[in-house]
Amino acid sequence: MERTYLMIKPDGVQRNLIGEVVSRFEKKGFTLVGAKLMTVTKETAETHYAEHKERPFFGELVDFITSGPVFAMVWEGENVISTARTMMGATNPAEAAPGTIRGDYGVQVAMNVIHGSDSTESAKREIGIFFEDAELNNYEKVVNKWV
Ligand code: RTP
Ligand code: MG
Repeated sequence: MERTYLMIKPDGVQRNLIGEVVSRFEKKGFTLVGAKLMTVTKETAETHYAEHKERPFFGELVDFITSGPVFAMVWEGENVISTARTMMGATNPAEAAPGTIRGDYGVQVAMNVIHGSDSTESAKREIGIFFEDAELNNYEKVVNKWV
């Protein structure tokens, strides 16, 4: 079963959106297999965002993601990687469709509420950066036969 790494960014935590965001993925029918509130170190942030190292906004991005606690999560389900990205909406909240998380709750591109892995490789890599195997729960929900 496919897994993805989702992270409510410091703005989402500050704005009390953890419950709202978690609720959307639960109601959709995905399964939460791991979650924790944590403060990301500079080193971890630089590893996580390594693909953006040369971009002009890299420094700001790392400063922002380490500026306060994030809510790190691993979600499981059929096509969860791409479906979660659809539910998140466009990177820039100004362009994100209403009904998406960023479209409903974001204003600026830097503070766009949530991160989600963009491919199978990214998901595997990012889950490994933020979670130990023992923190991930392997279980089945009985309700999943109705999804
Ligand atoms: P994410 O990685 O956070 O899920 O977002 P994404 O795939 O939609 O966007 P990505 O291109 O990976 O960019 C990572 C994050 O960098 C910030 N960003 N700032 N100032 C800017 O022009 C700019 N562009 C991107 C955003 O917060 C974006 O989520
Ligand atoms: Mg990305």
